[in-house]
Amino acid sequence: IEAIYLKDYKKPAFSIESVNLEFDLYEEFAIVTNIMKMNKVDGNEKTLELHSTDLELVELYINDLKLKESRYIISKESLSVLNVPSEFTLKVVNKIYPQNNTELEGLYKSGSIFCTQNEPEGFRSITPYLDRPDVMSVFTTTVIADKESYPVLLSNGNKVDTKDRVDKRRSVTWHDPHPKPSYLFALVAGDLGSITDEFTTASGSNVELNIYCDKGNESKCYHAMKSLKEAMLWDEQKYGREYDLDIYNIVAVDSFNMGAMENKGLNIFNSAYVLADEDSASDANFMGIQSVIAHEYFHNWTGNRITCRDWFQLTLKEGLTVFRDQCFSADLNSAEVQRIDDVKSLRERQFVEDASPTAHPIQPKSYISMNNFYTSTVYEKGAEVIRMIHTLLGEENYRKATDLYFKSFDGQAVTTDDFLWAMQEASGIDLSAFKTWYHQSGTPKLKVEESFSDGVYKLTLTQVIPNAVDSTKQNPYYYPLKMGLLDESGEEILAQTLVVSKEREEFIFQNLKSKPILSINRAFSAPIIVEQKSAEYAFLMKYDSDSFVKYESAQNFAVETIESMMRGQEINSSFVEAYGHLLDLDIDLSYKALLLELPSVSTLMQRQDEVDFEPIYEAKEKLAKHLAVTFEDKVMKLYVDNHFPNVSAIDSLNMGKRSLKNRALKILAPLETPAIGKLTQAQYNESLSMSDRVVALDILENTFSDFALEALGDFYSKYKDQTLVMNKYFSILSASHREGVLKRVIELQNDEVYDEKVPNLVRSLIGVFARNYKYFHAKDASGYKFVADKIIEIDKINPQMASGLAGAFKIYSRINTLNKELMRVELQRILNTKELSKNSFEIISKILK
Ligand code: B3K
Ligand code: ZN
Repeated sequence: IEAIYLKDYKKPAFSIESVNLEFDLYEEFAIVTNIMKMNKVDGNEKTLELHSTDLELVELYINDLKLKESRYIISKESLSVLNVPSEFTLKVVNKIYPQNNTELEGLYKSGSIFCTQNEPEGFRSITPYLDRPDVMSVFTTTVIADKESYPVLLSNGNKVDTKDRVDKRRSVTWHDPHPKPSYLFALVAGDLGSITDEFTTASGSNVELNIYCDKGNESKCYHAMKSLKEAMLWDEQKYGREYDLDIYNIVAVDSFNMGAMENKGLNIFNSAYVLADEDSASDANFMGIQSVIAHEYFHNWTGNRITCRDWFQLTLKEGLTVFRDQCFSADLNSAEVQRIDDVKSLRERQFVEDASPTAHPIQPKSYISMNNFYTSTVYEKGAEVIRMIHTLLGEENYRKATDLYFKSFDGQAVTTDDFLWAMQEASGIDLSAFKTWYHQSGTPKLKVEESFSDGVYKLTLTQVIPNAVDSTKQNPYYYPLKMGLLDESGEEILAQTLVVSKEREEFIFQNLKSKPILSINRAFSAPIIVEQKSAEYAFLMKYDSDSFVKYESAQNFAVETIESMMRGQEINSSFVEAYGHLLDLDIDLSYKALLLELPSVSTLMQRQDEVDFEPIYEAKEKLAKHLAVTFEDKVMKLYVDNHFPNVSAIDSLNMGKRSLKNRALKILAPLETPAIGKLTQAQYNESLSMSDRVVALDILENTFSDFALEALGDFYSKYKDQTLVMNKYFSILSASHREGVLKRVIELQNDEVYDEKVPNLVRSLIGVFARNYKYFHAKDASGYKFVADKIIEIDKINPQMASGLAGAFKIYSRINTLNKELMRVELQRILNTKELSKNSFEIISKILK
């Protein structure tokens, strides 16, 4: 198994002027006819080597001349055509079997729908091609299938022709005028329902918008449609970007490896990010749909019009597009809540990855399976990097710079350096020192020291840079650090953005009356870990004007309290007091719900030198119980005040009320009194909102097992026909802390709803179990054994899904010796499996190294 290196990049030797594809789809197989107009770019190259996976060739022609077998070579991964002229038409006819494709890459079937997933390298399993993003071409695609079973036939671009043939087959032709790489090619065939709308762009063109889904689900597509129109408008207003085709199609399918795919003019979505109504979707689902619909739409400019030169540049399109969707969500909803949610997700996923043996820069240097690099590092840390550029440039310069980027590189496949050039060129700000963010891995730390005398406040900042995974030393970073100083009455003395650039530097603030209180890394302006001794948490929780630092202080204070309890100390009463003040705040309700949340197990775990979960749970549960007892009355009032009226509407006021009310219920649950049990049961039975029902069900399952069975039974019988809702059911049971979880998970695999070929179901049953710290890390190795078995089994069906599950073992290098040894045995067992996919091999071998 060989790795691919960024340093080995070479320009393609051929270009493809145009592609004509014809798909003849049948129940057992499909015939693909691919006609490419090709040109030699490098005159010395005699052989045309096309990417092609497991090719079953039917015929091959150059300029209408059928080629003899001596003119070409087929290997497992390529088709080489010998002695080609400098300009020619190549016609390849080959046979594929979408019905047998369980990897869900290339052309496959999701239920009865034919669909594709080609990023990064799926296209080569459909037809031989120069399957690399820097080869862009104009595609014309004809799809032919039985008219009755597959009346809807879609591909990229605009529809140019439809023919209903005498043999009961329908043929539809699509033409996409925008040159694109093969990873953006898409095809769909099925008997689909749909909803339609339209959008008029700023310059007056009309765009037809369609969302396709399984028949019967049409009524669940309206939120996605609304989100699409919001995204189209936002991109015009914020970035001056208009849509560029007559049609925008979205198709929802149930079997999909990730969230969605931005294929030009024909997005294909995991149905979890399209379908929603107030009875079946939670508030988080509605928000997720809004953001993923926008993300894929934004790719039309950042990804499709301007694409990546090679896959090492993935963050060029993903980091930027995540930053764009985060800003979109912040503009449409509560900006402070959005920022905290984004930081939470970064720290729970990306920080953990950055501290693991699979850590990599946002621009990796090598890979074995590119599919393993669609990571939170490339995406979310990549977005933080763009956010820092935005902060350094300021809104106005940033807009000038993105305008220049679009103008300079439209229609091209470029690099992150090209992007940085535009940022620098338009703003006049030198970003050369900033580039380290693209090439180094690990989360930088910043040590903060303060001193004060004679009216002079000195801030000494020392960067602590982790080594790379291969132990090489890395360099200091350059970043914006937003900060503020408060006087002792809580008034803000100053607010500014420092630029940190050296390993150690001092910042001096003069003419101060007394020692100021420091508010640092406001808005989380840099994705770093701040280490500060004796910070004024309670004070900042009360007075800081920055909503992020307020939140961060509450989190840090709780962390400090829990850690002192883990060392055997009593509960810190000043924390309890400060927590009590939070309950009284008159602020945005969702934000308040966030302030009241105790730090996650993951947060606490990341701070341990040798990870062990038991002490964390013990201390956290004890603190939670104490808070519940101390503030029962106040929290109950919070619950009651926000519980009514009983509505399911998803406007921000009602969503806010729900998140605060549900936070209150979670705070009260540790009381374990019959009264709280009844209250939770009533919420389950009476509430009209899925968010409320799921929270209640989770609390019943974990705390009031007497009531749980009835509610779970009710939930199952109501929703067993809606797979998307059943994902919630499986997740609650897999994440449970009750006795016997593993046994139940094993049994649930036989449930008629469960299907090992559907990624969403695997993620919610097995994937969630592998993140159930209590049972996955059980000291009898039962959790590890079970998940390892599943990885081995699923690897044969769908390698991407298997290597995703393997991610649960990333904590290996940092876990306590007992668990580490148990893990090692299982990891080794996976690695010894015959014919392990390169996806799983890459992850597991890195972890074990
Ligand atoms: N670009 C796709 C992800 C493709 C993942 C391939 N394993 C979706 C997105 O980021 O928008
Ligand atoms: Zn993306």
